[in-house]
Amino acid sequence: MLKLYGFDVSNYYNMLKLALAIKKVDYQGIITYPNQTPEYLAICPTGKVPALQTDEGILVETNVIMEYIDENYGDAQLYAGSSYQKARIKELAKMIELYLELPARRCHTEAFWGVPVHEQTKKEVKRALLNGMQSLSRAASFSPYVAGDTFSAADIFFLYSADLASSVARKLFDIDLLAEAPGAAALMKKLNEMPEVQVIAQARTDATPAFNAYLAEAFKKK
Ligand SMILES: N[C@@H](CCC(=O)N[C@@H](CS)C(=O)NCC(=O)O)C(=O)O
Repeated sequence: MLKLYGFDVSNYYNMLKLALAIKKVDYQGIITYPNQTPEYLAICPTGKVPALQTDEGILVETNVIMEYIDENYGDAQLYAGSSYQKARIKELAKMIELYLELPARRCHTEAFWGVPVHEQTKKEVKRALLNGMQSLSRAASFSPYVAGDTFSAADIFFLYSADLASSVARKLFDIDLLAEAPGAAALMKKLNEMPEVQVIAQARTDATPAFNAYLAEAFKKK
């Protein structure tokens, strides 16, 4: 059986949980926080989560794992269509990760855990997030899904990355990031209404106190 390493508060882990739920694939979740122990580094070279143990070996990097799951398991297709359409889904997912997820991450400590970020970093992130969402608005369809009329992997990346990026933008810059892309807020609402998404959100809520305690310890050690 597939084993998925990660924890229920992790947005990357939740992307794969949603992919597996939509494709109705059984797997075992191995609750793991990112760590640099020799044991976990032997599984994931960066110590990050998620990682997927397959029958053939381990895979890391969420987009790669998502494509592997899509090719090998379940009926629902997360990268459907012609080779061009598949490439477009990957393009949009990559834009979301590079231009929303990664800049927002630079401010997570201040936005979510009260650990301040340098003013210059915040200035850069504010600009990057506005550029990122405006770029996505030009590239994506949002009618109603990111890549057009069909749900795809790009929506999974959008759901779990644009959500956190929007929280960062709202908390630190008082900006409504989704308003930069017509259709984005409506899509976010639609995706959050999916039953699979609600189950994952409940697990995230339930797992948050334990994660906060783990983080408080981690920040004390720094
Ligand atoms: N590029 C990785 C990023 C995964 C990632 O950043 N995961 C977070 C948890 S949501 C993590 O492990 N953070 C710890 C760290 O960066 O050391 C992927 O696509 O899977």
